Amino acid sequence: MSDDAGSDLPSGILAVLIVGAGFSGLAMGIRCRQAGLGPFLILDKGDGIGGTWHANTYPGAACDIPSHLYSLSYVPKSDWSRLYPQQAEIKAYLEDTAREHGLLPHLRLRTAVTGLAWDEAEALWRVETSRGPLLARAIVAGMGGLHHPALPDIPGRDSFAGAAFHSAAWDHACELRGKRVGVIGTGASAVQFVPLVAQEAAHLTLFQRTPAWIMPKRDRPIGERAQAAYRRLPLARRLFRERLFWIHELRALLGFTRVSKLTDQAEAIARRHLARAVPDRALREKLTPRYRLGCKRVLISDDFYPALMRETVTLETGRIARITPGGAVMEDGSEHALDVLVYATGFDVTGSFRSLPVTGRGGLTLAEAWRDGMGAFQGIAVAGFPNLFLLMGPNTGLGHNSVILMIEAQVEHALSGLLALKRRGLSAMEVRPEAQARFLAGVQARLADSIWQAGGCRSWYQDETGRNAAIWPGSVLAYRRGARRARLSDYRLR
Ligand code: N01
Repeated sequence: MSDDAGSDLPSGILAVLIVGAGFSGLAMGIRCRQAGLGPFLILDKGDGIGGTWHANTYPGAACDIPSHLYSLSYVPKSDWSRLYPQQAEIKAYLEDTAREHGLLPHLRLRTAVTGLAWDEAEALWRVETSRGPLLARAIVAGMGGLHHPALPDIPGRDSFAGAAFHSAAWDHACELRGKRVGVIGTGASAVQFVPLVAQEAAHLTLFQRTPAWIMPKRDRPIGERAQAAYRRLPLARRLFRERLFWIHELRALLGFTRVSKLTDQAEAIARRHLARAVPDRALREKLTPRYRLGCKRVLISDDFYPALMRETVTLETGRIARITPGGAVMEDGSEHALDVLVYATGFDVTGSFRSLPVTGRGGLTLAEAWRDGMGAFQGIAVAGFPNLFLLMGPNTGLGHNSVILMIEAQVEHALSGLLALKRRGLSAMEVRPEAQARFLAGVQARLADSIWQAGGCRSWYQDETGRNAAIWPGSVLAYRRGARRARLSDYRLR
């Protein structure tokens, strides 16, 4: 299903233009269609449905949230094959979702949004795309923050003579068997593909800057009997999902967002997990994190540590001084000869959002509005940008539960606002600056002594100034309570 579902862009005014055909965009599309909001279109710059689950095809790509929880509540799937879904199964789920919910006629792939400008007189967005202009009353931006690969600023990076690619743009034509492969980075992506690459490569050198906390994964297949039971008894499936929700949610409710006794206990579990897999004391020492668990995203893996025990794998913890045509030279002068170099160096989150080419009311661009840091009312609406709704916007990422739950609340927020406009015969809603400022002050106050700020680490959750513009500092329940209906008193209507 990687083809365009149509080729022409409509010339009339869309009720909603949705950017991105991942979980967020498809969820918004389904709800627009169900609510009969008016004509809508979903654009995606990629050549397939799935967003991050279309782009990230590295070996072992999977989700570290259980499948029954990492799916839309209104598109249940009984036959997930594993507790933790793999990329292909998630992508197939999203493709099925788009087809079964009648979204294909509304979808245009390989269509990048290159400009969004608010026309105050007409109360609509003028949209430039790689395939021509569009007009839309409202924009729902569902691109998320993890789609601009970040490449490290290492001298000589472009001089490397072998194949080099980012984990989010895996080069499947590059044969790894028999090669000397270098991997830079040890985050959520690397721990998933390193065990598989280690099986193929003649030698793998893993360049680790900061060791991560890794908990047991305990993935398992979901048997056919369980799948059939979930199909026959939707209540059983719902209860299973509820159980998974509460297991995750309790972490926030019990205070995992702060350094506490629970942090000590979780670190003890992670240390035992490491000790069981890595008997070598020196290697264990190198793999032991020096920050508090939870400060960076907690990883789950049962095969990453064992992979590092292979004779053909080297864990390098020194700093790379420069990259040469033949490999990497370390600060102590030692060298690693490499044929292939994989960057598992994550994403430029602030860049991803700031690069959204948006000009709002009075010529204000989103980049200007966010000069002192990204922020949005409930992570969704930004003062100065009428009828623009962000999905998975600033401060709505989670360290403890499924982001799909956040997306669903944001979709309902946008939809309820737009339906209210329609009911009242109004054309625009713009969040009041005071509502946005109050919300952001509350979020930053709660983040101040959180594990992400006080846990002794730097992560992609923080921007250049150290301010956390990525994570929601509370429970999903609290977020949903506040965000899932747009309160019109928070908005200026016209
Ligand atoms: O990226 P990361 P990722 N020199 O930013 C290192 C989501 N995700 O792609 O820790 C050397 O976590 C960096 O080192 P350090 C998830 O939200 C979800 O793995 O900064 N090293 C780190 O080790 C996740 O959080 C799933 O010191 C450099 C690594 O590169 C997010 O995507 C699966 C460096 C980057 O780790 C990003 O994960 C996969 C440099 N100059 C991903 N620069 C699910 O299962 C960076 N590093 C849902």
